[in-house]
Amino acid sequence: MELITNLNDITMPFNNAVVTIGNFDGVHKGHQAILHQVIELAESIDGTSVAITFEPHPLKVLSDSGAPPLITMYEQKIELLGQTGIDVLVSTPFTQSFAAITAHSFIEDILINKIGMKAIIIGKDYKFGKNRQGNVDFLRQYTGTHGIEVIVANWIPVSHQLTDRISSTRVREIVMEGRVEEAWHLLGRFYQIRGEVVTGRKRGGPMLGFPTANIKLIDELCPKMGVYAVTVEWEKTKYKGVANIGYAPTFDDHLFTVEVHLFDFNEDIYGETIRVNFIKRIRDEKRFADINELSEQISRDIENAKTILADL
Ligand code: RBF
Ligand code: MG
Repeated sequence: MELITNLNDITMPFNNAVVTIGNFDGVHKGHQAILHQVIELAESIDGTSVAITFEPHPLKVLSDSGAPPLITMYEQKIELLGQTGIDVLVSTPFTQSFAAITAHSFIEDILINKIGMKAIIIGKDYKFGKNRQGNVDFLRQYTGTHGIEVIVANWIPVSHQLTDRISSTRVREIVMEGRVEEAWHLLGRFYQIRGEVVTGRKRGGPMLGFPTANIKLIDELCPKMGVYAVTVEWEKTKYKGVANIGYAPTFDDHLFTVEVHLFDFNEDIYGETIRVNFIKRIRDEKRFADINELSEQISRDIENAKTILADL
């Protein structure tokens, strides 16, 4: 995938560009379906598949109430979009002045003249341009005379029984409720957070017998408090473990922590960035009467997690 982070770097239109536009937060199965449709159509006309996205998320610039917590931060989003097989990703800086570009000018100056768009595939509710004036109907009115194909991508239902569609909003809700197995279903992969391993209170190993790596989150969206079976990726190797998210109410320091205990692991990873994949929620966090009870519960959590993770 070719990554373009500045529209000025495009000096020549792409050959037979098939385009999609979106925020693609989460790169969930709905996004993946659109992107694959773009790739297929581009292949059928010997063209170039192009995805256009924005950085930061437009709501971070435009909304007074702020943007929702992102499912995928910039780096992960780029990685995931690359994995779909799209030829070109344009991630354009989203500023107030960019937001002021009219839908008309966006189509003519950017999509047609700069990118060389021959076809576009977007979701039926997608809106773009100043005052969100651009949408499927606007595109059709405008591009008809230019011989550009406008294709509406179908929504992907959450499941066979349900009529609601896969959306970034839905993924956020599910993750915040700790329903990480359902998140897997909507994302086509496990929900992942990334962060740096930082110094904790040095209590896990010495006091409880289970050392944990405390994580300073890069991500904005964190699963609900509780204990989870996880896998951890570090330096291209995958490890199994258990995570605890919350305030460790057995102690009275009231510090929110995301920590993981890795099985069969004793390397120094302070300062390293690790990735944590959430496989299954095990239980709520609770306050124990003493350290022994907590320690015994953690042993059971580990046995539980080992069973859950057995065939991963
Ligand atoms: N702390 C609690 O106060 N209550 C819990 O239910 C709890 N569950 C945990 C489960 C696991 C698998 C792990 C690794 C930790 C858990 N902790 C819990 C956090 C524990 O108190 C913490 O790791 C140490 O205090 C070190 O910071
Ligand atoms: Mg720790």
